[in-house]
This record gives sequence, C-alpha cells and structure tokens, in this order.
Amino acid sequence: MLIKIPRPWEVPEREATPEDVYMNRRRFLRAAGAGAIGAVLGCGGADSRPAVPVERTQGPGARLPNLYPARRNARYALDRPLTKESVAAMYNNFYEFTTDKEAVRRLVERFEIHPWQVEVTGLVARPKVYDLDDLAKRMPIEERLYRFRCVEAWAMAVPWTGFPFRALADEVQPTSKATHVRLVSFYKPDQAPGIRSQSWYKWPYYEGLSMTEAMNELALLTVGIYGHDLPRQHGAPIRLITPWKYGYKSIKSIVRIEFVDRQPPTFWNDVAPDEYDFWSNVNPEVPHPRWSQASERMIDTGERRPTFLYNGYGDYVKHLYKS
Ligand SMILES: Nc1nc2c(c(=O)[nH]1)N[C@H]1C(S)=C(S)[C@@H](COP(=O)(O)O)O[C@H]1N2
Ligand SMILES: [Mo]
Repeated sequence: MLIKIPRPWEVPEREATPEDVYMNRRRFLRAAGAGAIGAVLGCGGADSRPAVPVERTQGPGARLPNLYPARRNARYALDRPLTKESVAAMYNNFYEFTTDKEAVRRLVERFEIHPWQVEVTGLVARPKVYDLDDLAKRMPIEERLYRFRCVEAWAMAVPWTGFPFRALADEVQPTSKATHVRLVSFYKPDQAPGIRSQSWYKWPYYEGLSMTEAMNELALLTVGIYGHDLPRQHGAPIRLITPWKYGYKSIKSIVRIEFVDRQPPTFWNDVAPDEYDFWSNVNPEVPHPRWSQASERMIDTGERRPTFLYNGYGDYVKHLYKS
C-alpha cells in the first residue's frame, strides 16, 4: 500500500496578508514604537512599567485576569520592533488543526481549553496533576520580549507572558536520575480536525529537551501573549517557548511533562530525521536540506534579516553545547 506522507513545510509559504482586524494601524505603530524603545532603554534590570499597550482580545472572559499586564523583565530586550499582533495571530503552525497557517485561527474555535490540567510526572519527588489556573497563580509570572524563528525561515518578535520552566521543576523536584524532559500536547480528535485528517502523524505532538536546556533561564512556560491569555491558535492554554531553537520545539497546548532518563523521541525528528534533529538550535550556517537558513523574513513587514546563531541568544545558551 502506498501512503503519501506529505513532507512538512514543503509548500512554499505565502506572504502573510496583514489585516487590521483588531487594532487600527495608528495605535499599533505607537505601541510597537513604545515597546522597542522600552526594550533598549530598559537594559540593566527588571522594569515595572506595564506591557506595551495592546488590545485585550480575550476581554473580560480572560482566564487569569489578574496576571495582566505582567511585569516586563527587561533582561530580554529586542533588536527589532514587535510583530504586529494581528499578523502573529493569523499566521500559525498548529498541525492538530490544519497545515494552512491562515486557517488555524478559525479551526480552533471549538477547542476547549478551560478547565485544563497539566500532569507533571516521571523522575520527580513530587509528581502532581496541576489545574492550570492554580498553577499560574503560584508561579512567578512575567512578560518577556523574545525573537521567534520558525524552521521555515519566517520570524517574529512577540511579548510572551509566562514563568520559567525551572520554577515548575522547583515544585516537583526532579531526582538526580532525570536527564531529559518530555512534553506532550493534547489529544482531542473531536476538537482538532487535523488530528483526524492526518492520521499518518503520531499524535499527540511530543517534544523534548535536555535537563540543562529545560532549566536554562530562557525556557519559558507561556500562558499569555501581547498582555492577555494565549489565543487558541498560539497554543492555549499553556505552551513552551525556547527562543534559541526552531519554533517546532515550542510545543503548544501541553498536557503532560515527564522527567525521564534518556533523550526522548520528538515528533518532527520521527517524521523526518534527516531534516529535523533533536537539538534544532537556530543556525544560519546549517541549511535545511531544502532551503537556506541564512536569512529570515519578518511576518508582518516582510523585511529580511540575517539569521543569528542560537537566534541571537548565544550568551545565554552557548555553554550548553560546548564539546
Ligand atoms: N502541538 C503543536 N505544537 C506546535 C506546533 C504544532 O503543529 N503542534 N507547531 C510548531 C511550529 S512549527 C511553530 S513555528 C510554532 C508556531 O507557533 P505560533 O503559531 O504561536 O507562531 O508552534 C510549534 N508548536
Ligand atoms: Mo515552525
């Protein structure tokens, strides 16, 4: 029997068509400008100014209204303006729904994200099933401006709200046997048409990090973006963000985190091992077998920029990869 396995990201991406759905352009420009200036001037310490003024797309129904705006941690500064929110929210990779980036935000409508539990288990002293609202209340929530780089060579710069992975590890106390972390996404075929229609993939989506990567200060468990809860298309209600790695490591809609004693298999590495490795650190000098990684395209402006090694986060992570 011949089964056609579509190769991930084979389709050349289309340009995102910006639509001012949520915000008028004038307000956006002001917000983006303020964000960039804040980031540059703010170097040298945590900063208590509120987040970039953004619209509240989730309004009064916000899951955790008291979290926003979270204190911005000025340690994580940007070298470029924030990406326009409405573009980031309409150009998504979320294969559980569809491979059509611009259709994701429509197809997620029936995805139920409340209540949500996250099981933290494996080689830990205190395994626990957390209710996400309870967990988020107890974690040190902050806002960080990060660059984000997809392996397909598009990029954005967004304000995430979340807490360091390390803060969760401190709660469950991994044992000395734990060498890696495995993270697993939701499995709800009834609510996610891409799970049903693309049965050749090994759902649910799964990812992994080494322990030292997961404990690095940059690894952020993320519940919000642009000063409000994550909209579903961005991986609500909780996802990982590892900004020095290609975007597919930043697993969405997490239901389980396991501490394990070996390098876990990962979704894209299992699909195409010669194209996607476990580490997947951003590197301009290692081309994808089918395209160059030397430059990237900002999704809102179309501007091309050179790709940075570790997506510009080498000072934080390069020691993890020495010999
Ligand atoms: N569960 C799950 N997580 C996922 C994906 C996915 O298809 N399913 N896509 C990944 C890829 S390839 C990218 S680039 C980012 C996209 O995140 P964004 O839509 O919030 O920009 O999510 C990553 N996390
Ligand atoms: Mo991606």
